[in-house]
Amino acid sequence: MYKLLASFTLGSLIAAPVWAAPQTVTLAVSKMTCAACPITVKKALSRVPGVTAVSVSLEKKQATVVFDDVQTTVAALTRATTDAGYPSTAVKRAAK
Ligand SMILES: [Cu+2]
Repeated sequence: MYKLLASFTLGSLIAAPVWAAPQTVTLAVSKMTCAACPITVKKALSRVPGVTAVSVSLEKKQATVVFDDVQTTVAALTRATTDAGYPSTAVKRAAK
């Protein structure tokens, strides 16, 4: 829990870029075991301010999220899925 809070705080401090740019991140999401899980994950991610698109694959156990990097951070996204019961980590981040 402490580690989680620490990484979130750190993410908030360093993620303040000068200009807004849509970012795409792929998250490896654990604990998705049935067809309802991706729906929960998608809902949790969609609720994060700044998120514009979410697609979740149960097969790959991954979520791909497009977000505004001024309004939110990868740390906030992984925290949102973790809070929903599905801990995740970023596996790929491509600037666009
Ligand atoms: Cu499920």
